[in-house]
Amino acid sequence: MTRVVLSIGSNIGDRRARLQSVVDGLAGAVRVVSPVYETEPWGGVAQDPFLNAVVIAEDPGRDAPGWLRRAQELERAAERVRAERWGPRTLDVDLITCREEDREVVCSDDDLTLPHPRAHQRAFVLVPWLAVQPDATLTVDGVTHPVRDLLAALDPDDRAGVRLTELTLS
Ligand code: PH2
Ligand code: MG
Ligand code: MG
Repeated sequence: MTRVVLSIGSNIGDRRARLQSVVDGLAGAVRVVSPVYETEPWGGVAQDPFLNAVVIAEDPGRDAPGWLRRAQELERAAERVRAERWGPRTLDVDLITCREEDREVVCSDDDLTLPHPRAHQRAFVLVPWLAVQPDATLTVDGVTHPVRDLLAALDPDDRAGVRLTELTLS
């Protein structure tokens, strides 16, 4: 059994529908869906604001590479084109952390690094995650931290750039 925390984001087209497509695509594997936040673009590329959310999913038959393949299928279904790094996208589905039988999966392959190496710098990941899992932890450079502490360490402007919306995913 693996349990994965996914960060999902969109800033092109019908952003809410793009996020909903992930919840629909993962269907019975979905355990928790966070509220939807509108977020200032992170990473220095001038672009429109994103909608972001976090989805927690479980599947007895899927390992971490299996979750990556599924994430990429969902991105392709949203007509995702891989263009500029940290640039605009119809749908981004990122694996943040994956637990297998209560152990956090650690890997650094060419195409998959777990836990996500930059998640701790991104309020648009940490805020939605904390909203649905207040006791969440994340390992950064081999040290496990409460996500609450990682969020508190970010620039207040970054935290303020993540705003709760009234949109919901079902
Ligand atoms: N995704 C990016 C780059 N920057 N900024 C926000 N706020 N939300 C995102 O999902 C995002 C981003 C590329 O993965
Ligand atoms: Mg991303
Ligand atoms: Mg991505």
